[in-house]
Amino acid sequence: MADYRQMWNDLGMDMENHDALCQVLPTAVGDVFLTQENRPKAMDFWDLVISEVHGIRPAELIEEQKKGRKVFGTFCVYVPDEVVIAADGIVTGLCGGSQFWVPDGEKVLPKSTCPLVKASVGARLGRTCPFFRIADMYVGETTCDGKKKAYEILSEDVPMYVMDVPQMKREKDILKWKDEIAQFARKVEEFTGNEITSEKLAKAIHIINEKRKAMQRVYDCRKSKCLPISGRDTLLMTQISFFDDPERCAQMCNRLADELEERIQNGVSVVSQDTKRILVTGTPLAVPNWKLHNLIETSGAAVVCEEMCTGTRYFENLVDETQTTLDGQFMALSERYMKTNCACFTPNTGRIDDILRLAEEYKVDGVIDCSLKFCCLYDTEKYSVSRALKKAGIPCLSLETDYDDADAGQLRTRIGAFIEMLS
Ligand code: BJ8
Repeated sequence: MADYRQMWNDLGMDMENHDALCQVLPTAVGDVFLTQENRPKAMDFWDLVISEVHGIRPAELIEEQKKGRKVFGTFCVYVPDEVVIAADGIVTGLCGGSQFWVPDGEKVLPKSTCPLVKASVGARLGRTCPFFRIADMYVGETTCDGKKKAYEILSEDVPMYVMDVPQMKREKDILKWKDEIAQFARKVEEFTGNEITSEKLAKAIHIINEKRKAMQRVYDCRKSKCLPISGRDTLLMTQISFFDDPERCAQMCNRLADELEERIQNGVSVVSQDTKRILVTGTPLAVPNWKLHNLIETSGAAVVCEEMCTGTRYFENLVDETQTTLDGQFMALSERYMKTNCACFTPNTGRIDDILRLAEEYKVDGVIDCSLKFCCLYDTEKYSVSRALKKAGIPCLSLETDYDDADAGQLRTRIGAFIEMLS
C-alpha cells in the first residue's frame, strides 16, 4: 500500500484516530469479501479501491483540485450529479457507514439520531475521513429531519448548500424540483466559476446515463437463476460508484457485466441452484456497512437485489437525452429524479410497486426489509411493505439495526430462521 500519511496530515486529519480506523478496515474487507469463493475476476478493481479507500481516490481528487476543479460532497441520490459535472466539478458521496464515526457524531447530535447521520457528522467533525476533508462544498437536501438539522451543524464547519426536496409528487412538485435544480446550477456556476451550457449539460447527462446503464447490466445478471455474483460483491460495486469517476465507473461495471454474462452462458454460479434468493429493501447501506449482506450470505442465502439508494434507487430510470435547451434539460432531470421512491415522500406507493416488481424480476424467495435505527420514515413504511408482500404471497422479514455489531448474533438467529422457513 502506498504511503498516504503526508496527504492525510496535509488534510488536517486526526492522525492517531485515523490510524485506529485504518487498522480495522483490512480485517473487515478480508472477512467479508476475500473469504468468498469463485468471485468474478473483474472484482479486482473494487478490491483494490476498497483496500486503499482513503488513499487512491482522495489522492486523485486532490490532483484535480490542484488543476482548479471543485469537489462537491453529497448525501442523497436526489442531488443531480449531472449539474456538477456540467460545470467541470466532481461529485463524491459522503454518507458515513461506520460505527467508528458514530461517537464523534453523538457529541453534537442526540443519540436517538439515525447512525447514518451521526456517522456522517462524526466523520467530518472527528477529522477521520479524507473525503469529508477534501470536499470544497457539501450539498445537502431536505429529505429527513435528522439530515436537515445535521446540515445546520455541518454548515458551521464547511460551505453547505441545501436543496429543498418536495415532499409530494404532484405536477407542481416536479416543477418546483426543476426550479430547485436550476437554482443549484447557478450556485454551482458561481462556486466553480464555470458556465453551464446546454451542450455541457447534455454531455454530463449522457455520462451519468451510461453509468446507470452499466450498473443496470450488472444487476440484470443477478436476475439469472445461475447467479454469477454475490450480493456482497455487488454492494461493494454500488457503494464505490458513489465515489468514483463516473466514466471509469461505467467502464468497470461494463467490464464486470461482460464477465457475468459469460459466466451465465457457461453455467458458472457463486451458489448452488437451490440457494434461497433474497431481495433487501430499506435504508441505504453506506460504505463500509456490509453487516446485513454478510449475515444473510453467511447464513446460506444469496442477496440478488437491493431496493435501496445503494441499489436500484441509484441507477434505475434514465434522463431524457433529447432536450436541447437548459430549461428542457432541467425539466428532464426533475422528471427522472422525481421517479426515485424515497420514504420521505407522501404518499409513496411507488416504492411498494417497485418492491413487488423487483421481487418478480429477480425471482426472489423472500424479502428482508431492513431500516436503520431511528429512521422513522422507513420504519413506518415497513407496515405497508409487509402488508403488500403478504398479499402477494411473498415472505417478508422486517428488521431494524444500526452500525454496531452488538446485535449481530440476534440478527443472525432471526435471518437464519427466516431462511429456514423459506425452505
Ligand atoms: S433518497 S433514502 S439517500 S434521503 S436512514 S438519513 S432517511 S433517518 S438516507 Fe436517503 Fe436520499 Fe431518501 Fe435515499 Fe434520514 Fe432515514 Fe437516516 Fe436516511
